[in-house]
Amino acid sequence: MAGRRFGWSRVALLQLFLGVNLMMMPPTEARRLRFVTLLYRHGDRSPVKTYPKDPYQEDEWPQGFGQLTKEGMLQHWELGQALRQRYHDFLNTSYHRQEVYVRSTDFDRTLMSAEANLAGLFPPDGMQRFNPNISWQPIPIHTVPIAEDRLLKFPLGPCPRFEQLQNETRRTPEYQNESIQNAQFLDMVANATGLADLTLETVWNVYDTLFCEQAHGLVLPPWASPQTMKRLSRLKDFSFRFLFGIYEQAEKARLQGGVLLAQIRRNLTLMATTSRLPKLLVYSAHDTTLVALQMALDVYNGKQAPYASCHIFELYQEDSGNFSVEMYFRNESTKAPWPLILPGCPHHCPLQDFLRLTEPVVPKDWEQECRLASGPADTGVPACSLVQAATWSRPFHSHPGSISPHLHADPGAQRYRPAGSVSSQSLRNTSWAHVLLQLPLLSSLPFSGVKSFKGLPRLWRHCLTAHSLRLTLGSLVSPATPWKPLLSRTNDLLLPKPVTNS
Ligand SMILES: *[C@@H]1O[C@H](CO)[C@@H](O)[C@H](O)[C@H]1NC(C)=O
Ligand SMILES: *[C@@H]1O[C@H](CO)[C@@H](O)[C@H](O)[C@H]1NC(C)=O
Ligand SMILES: *[C@@H]1O[C@H](CO)[C@@H](O)[C@H](O)[C@H]1NC(C)=O
Ligand SMILES: *[C@@H]1O[C@H](CO)[C@@H](O)[C@H](O)[C@H]1NC(C)=O
Ligand SMILES: *[C@@H]1O[C@H](CO)[C@@H](O)[C@H](O)[C@H]1NC(C)=O
Ligand SMILES: *[C@@H]1O[C@H](CO)[C@@H](O)[C@H](O)[C@H]1NC(C)=O
Ligand SMILES: *[C@@H]1O[C@H](CO)[C@@H](O)[C@H](O)[C@H]1NC(C)=O
Ligand SMILES: CC(=O)N[C@H]1CO[C@H](CO)[C@@H](O)[C@@H]1O
Repeated sequence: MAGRRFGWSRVALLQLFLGVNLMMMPPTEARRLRFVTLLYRHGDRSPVKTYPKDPYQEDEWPQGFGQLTKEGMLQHWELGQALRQRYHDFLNTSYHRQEVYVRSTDFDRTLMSAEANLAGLFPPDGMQRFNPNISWQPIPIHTVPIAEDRLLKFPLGPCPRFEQLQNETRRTPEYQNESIQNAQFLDMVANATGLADLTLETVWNVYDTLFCEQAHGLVLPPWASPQTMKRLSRLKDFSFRFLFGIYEQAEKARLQGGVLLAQIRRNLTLMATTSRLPKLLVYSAHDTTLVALQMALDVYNGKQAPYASCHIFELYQEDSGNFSVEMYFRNESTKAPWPLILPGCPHHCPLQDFLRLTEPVVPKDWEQECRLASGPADTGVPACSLVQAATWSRPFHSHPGSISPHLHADPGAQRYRPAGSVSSQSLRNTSWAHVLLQLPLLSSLPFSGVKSFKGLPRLWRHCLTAHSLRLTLGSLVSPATPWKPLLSRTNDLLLPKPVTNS
């Protein structure tokens, strides 16, 4: 009782304080749901492929590799039912083609998932039943050939700049460390599976195959112990982060998830201004699609999206007439969808703020941004890569045998040279440690962003733009290592002489 009284008086106090009557706040019904966009992953499937030494080959699976299973169908039918419940006031109980538009990638499992989902979402009412014996009605699912899919099939390509970013990601301390830490483990897995060139980026296939087998009651070989599975699972999560995160996440987003986000943003805007779209827009796709989108929105939780998990965008019209966007992630069928918070915005994110905050990860011109920065062929080495080399050489000094700075000899690094970059000669004469020590100086220059990497609290990267020269400065700052004695002769790096035409 006392607690209750206290609760009420607190409300009264708050009302006094804010000068508003909380009890008179408009009821939530005043906000109106106007538009919903869904992106879901297909349901449970058979492995997409297997490894040479696998005792279970393709004929183990009723429909072969990469196919939706009965469990997967059930998962999506169940999701469809949950959506029917969530939107029973929003969507008509009977199917109306103007209300819903479904697009899938051109894979059997995503097309079939969408079918199973729609069976749960739009079971025919009395009038719509075409055969009294069948509680199902056909609903169109749109697609484009895989090779032409520039919206839902990730990673999107061809995109040379994205490939270049992947190359650069491979040179980050985090990637190199992961590579070193797992070299022996990868050798073991390669030997056990008979796969020749197993890498951090391909080993998820092995995990996926074993995971599917285990989920379907097949007994795993002895080497695939619980610890091995755990480690493989972690590496699979790492490979997703490799694709869309770890390094230059925002630029990767512009070339990948930002493309899908651009369409979603356009549709949200269109809906808020003309409402001429269907009320429900559905994308049936893959875990990579979800990760790409969620990385672009910076709401990814670091775990592979489970089967039939669903990212939800809801566009509301507020009482004031303004629009707001809410996001949810339904990744567990027994729980209410998790609210997702766009960094910098409340959960009810005003549409204009949603658009403003996501603007940086939306490409202005995807094809143009995918091109490699062109320049005269030369021997210039991008300062960006060099500085990275510098950062590697340092933190790993204390871990003998881990990393050697070899980047200045990397032919890939020679490939792009922003106008006005430093001559390779002047850089070769600059010791890596010197370059590294630029960091305090650079902090005083305008830069486009400072990010801390998850899991690497001491790793900071500075990106800056100056005189159209793009320098990426990174540093692993260890408090144990003194900076001062290394400072010297770095100005030629910082302030490149203007390129004069000769
Ligand atoms: C649902 O559709 C039916 C026609 O099939 C229509 O008569 C009814 O008004 C619609 N209900 C709503 C809430 O739009
Ligand atoms: C429905 O099922 C019954 C019993 O099997 C059958 O006699 C009838 O022809 C079916 N109706 C249609 C329209 O298929
Ligand atoms: C990425 O690295 C590979 C291997 O070093 C190289 O063949 C390829 O040209 C590089 N791609 C880009 C866009 O830099
Ligand atoms: C290196 O990798 C190991 C294991 O993957 C991890 O525990 C450690 O934190 C990493 N260290 C750095 C500096 O990234
Ligand atoms: C490689 O695998 C075979 C069995 O497939 C095993 O006998 C051998 O010891 C393994 N070698 C290494 C280096 O792990
Ligand atoms: C579901 O998503 C939430 C929010 O990102 C996360 O906290 C939770 O661990 C996820 N659950 C599963 C099973 O992935
Ligand atoms: C509605 O949005 C406009 C900007 O588009 C803003 O100026 C105004 O304050 C908003 N109104 C309310 C009640 O939030
Ligand atoms: C304006 C706009 O981008 N509309 C798009 C909304 O989504 C549908 C389905 O993907 C697209 O076909 C429209 O072009």
